[in-house]
Amino acid sequence: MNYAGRFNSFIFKGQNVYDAITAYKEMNGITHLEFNYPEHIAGYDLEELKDAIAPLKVNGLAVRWRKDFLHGDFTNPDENLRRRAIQMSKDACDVCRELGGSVITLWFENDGFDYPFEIDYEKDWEKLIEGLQEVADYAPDLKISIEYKPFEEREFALVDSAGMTLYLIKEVDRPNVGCTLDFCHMLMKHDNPSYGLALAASKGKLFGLHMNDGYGRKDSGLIFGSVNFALSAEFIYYLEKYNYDGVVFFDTFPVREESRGECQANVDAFELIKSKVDREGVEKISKVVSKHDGLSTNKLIQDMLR
Ligand SMILES: [Mn+2]
Repeated sequence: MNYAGRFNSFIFKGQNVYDAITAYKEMNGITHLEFNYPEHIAGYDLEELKDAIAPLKVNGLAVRWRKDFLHGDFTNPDENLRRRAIQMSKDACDVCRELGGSVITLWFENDGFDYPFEIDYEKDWEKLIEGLQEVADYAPDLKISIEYKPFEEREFALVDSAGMTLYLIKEVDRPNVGCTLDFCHMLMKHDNPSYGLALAASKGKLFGLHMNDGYGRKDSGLIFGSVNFALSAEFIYYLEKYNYDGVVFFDTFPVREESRGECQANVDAFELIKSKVDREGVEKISKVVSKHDGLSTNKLIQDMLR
């Protein structure tokens, strides 16, 4: 598998991008890097960065609009700010290409609402579609990947579920627009992670993964597989079924844990659970699934745990 870790796990503890890259190179299994744009790129020399990255590869960049865009990213009512938000995404495409990456992840952190009567839903939905089309057409060689989250920063996000994400992708109607699924975000929405994965992957629209774990009440960012073994195993089964060959990015938050060990624990957990899935095999699991029977699925899970 291709694995990447979260830069901010190191940077939020006072280290810089180069420290994190060094740590990733010393870990077992990390193959790719995933930058936030502009925060992990601004202030760094691109050529120096490229030299430091090798032999790791770059998966892509995730745009972070942050607090300058409190009233909306692609739906900002201030047209100048909206243009800036779209331009930042295009700039991220240029940097991504320069670094050899292929995926731009867009999580619309400010596109949503907090109050009744606050936004015109139809108008903002159209703005989102138009913005995405503009970015997709600017970089047809890159994958533009939408990451949904049901709430936080806003009380309600415009793109709040797997279903709404797939509906948006259909409305945008560009071959290079797909989605990145974040396991915790799916749990927050009470979206069964594998359901969304199967629908996105079967349409060729699964461009990225943010793996982690949690309890569903918030974006817990816990180590993959640490809470929901069976859901995690089911998720890996569908990744194998649909031959996912992208990067597995661990979007976890080691607030109290040592960052390097925590990232390694994610890789190790994924590999271990994957080995349990592989031991049963896609063919056998598919047969169990075809039975639509709770007792058979429970036996499968117990077999995996043996
Ligand atoms: Mn995420």
